[in-house]
Amino acid sequence: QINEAEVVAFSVPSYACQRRIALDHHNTVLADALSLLAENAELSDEDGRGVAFRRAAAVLKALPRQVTSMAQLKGLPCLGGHSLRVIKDVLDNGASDEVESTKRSERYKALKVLTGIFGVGAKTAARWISEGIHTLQQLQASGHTLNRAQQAGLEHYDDLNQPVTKAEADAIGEIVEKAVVSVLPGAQVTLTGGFRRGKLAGHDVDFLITHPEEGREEGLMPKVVSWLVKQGFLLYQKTTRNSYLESKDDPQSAVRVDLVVSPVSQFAFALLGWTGSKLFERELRRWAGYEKAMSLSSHALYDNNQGRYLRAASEEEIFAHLGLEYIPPSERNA
Ligand code: DGT
Ligand code: MG
Repeated sequence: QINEAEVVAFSVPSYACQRRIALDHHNTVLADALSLLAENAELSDEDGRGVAFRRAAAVLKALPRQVTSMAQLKGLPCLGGHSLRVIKDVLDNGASDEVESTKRSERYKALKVLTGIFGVGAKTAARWISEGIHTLQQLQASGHTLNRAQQAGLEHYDDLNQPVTKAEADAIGEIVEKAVVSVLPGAQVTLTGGFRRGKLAGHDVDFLITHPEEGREEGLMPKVVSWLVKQGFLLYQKTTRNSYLESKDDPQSAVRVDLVVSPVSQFAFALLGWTGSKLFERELRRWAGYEKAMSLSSHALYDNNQGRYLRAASEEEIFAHLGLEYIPPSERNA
């Protein structure tokens, strides 16, 4: 009876987009363990397994207190057998054997090193590993021809694998702002991605650009890019997104920057879609499809039952269309 009274099981809604998840939470050790297995699955091109671990981690992040016993997890969504084994291992032994051996494994280490090259994904890395290539030195010695993105990625490897700080993000924001208003007065730049969610570091800096008058944003991206090139800020550009900027104050450092231009009619959808987290976005689309028969993208929301697009001028309106409580960016850290 005492045991029963002591165990208060937690309750968490099924979809991550129904939960408020701040950057700081009560189960960092458990969530980190599951996130590492998610990362390893993603690096191994097993996205399904990756999502399962990400969902499990996001449930733990939403709990109001630290988990101390398996009994507290009864009835929680998204915790499959594999995730529960990992959690039990951490609770019983302080660490999970699977997580620790993954971290130490040659394959995981090689996947991290090789996918750390801008332009190298899980598939390419796996192919190289199967040829015995585990390090940058071995890659360079192998004589493999790298594409332009990968060459540039290798050249700036250390810079691009160094986390970007909020201060750097702000400095780059000023440059982007200057570029954008120089080529189109009145255009607006918004910081999105992890920094909008309150993160203090990130792997890149994401910006969304629009103009309050519909249509004025057309053709803006190439103009912004050539302004940045002319001023000597742009080191490398891959399509319209994914470029690196070099700060003139510190010519040694290159930073990944993602620029997205959106017509103002789609701005709220783009803002919601580019703020993340990735799991939060995935869960929003899953909620829309399965629970509301709607299709959500970074451009629009389509209602399959009504057979029409639903307009929205703000993120709040999109959440309302979806029948979800509004979650502010700082609580979308699923
Ligand atoms: P970070 O940069 O590692 O600190 O983390 P985030 O959350 O900024 O992630 P990032 O930069 O990869 O992407 C920013 C958000 O944009 C992400 O949370 C979801 C969204 N996103 C990422 N890639 C794509 C894409 O290819 N298409 C669309 N529509 N959205 C994307
Ligand atoms: Mg980012």
